[in-house]
Amino acid sequence: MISKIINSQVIQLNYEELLIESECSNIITKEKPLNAYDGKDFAAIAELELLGADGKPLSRQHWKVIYADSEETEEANNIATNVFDLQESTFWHTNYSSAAKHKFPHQIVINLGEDKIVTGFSYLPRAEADKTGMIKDYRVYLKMTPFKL
Ligand SMILES: [Ca+2]
Repeated sequence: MISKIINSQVIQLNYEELLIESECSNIITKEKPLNAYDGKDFAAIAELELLGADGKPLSRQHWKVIYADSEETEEANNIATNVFDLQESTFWHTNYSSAAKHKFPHQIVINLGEDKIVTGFSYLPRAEADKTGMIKDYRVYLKMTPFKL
């Protein structure tokens, strides 16, 4: 699923909403899953990529997870850094093992660690069929300064 951001405009495509507040310089990205296709409260991302000026995926070498509202770490190693570990089989999944309910909206915030021009992004869901976490509606924000969490 690829969407395009042009000249700091907000472009709405079906259920997607992209907001970019700057085209470059120490960009921090935040993805905010709002709900899932199966109606449950879980979100999962196998790989998240940002596309550069040439439309190709940017290096994720300097990416750091700043924040994730929820991770599954007891039943599986579904930590947030799995979204950029180059492995399609590993994924970030929000917590499902604890008694506490982790509900939408879920958030993951990533510091890109370098100045980049971003023209779009792609989201790879987890590969298994009929599993939880397929994100339906979401918002993606890009910003030069840290988000207030
Ligand atoms: Ca992965």
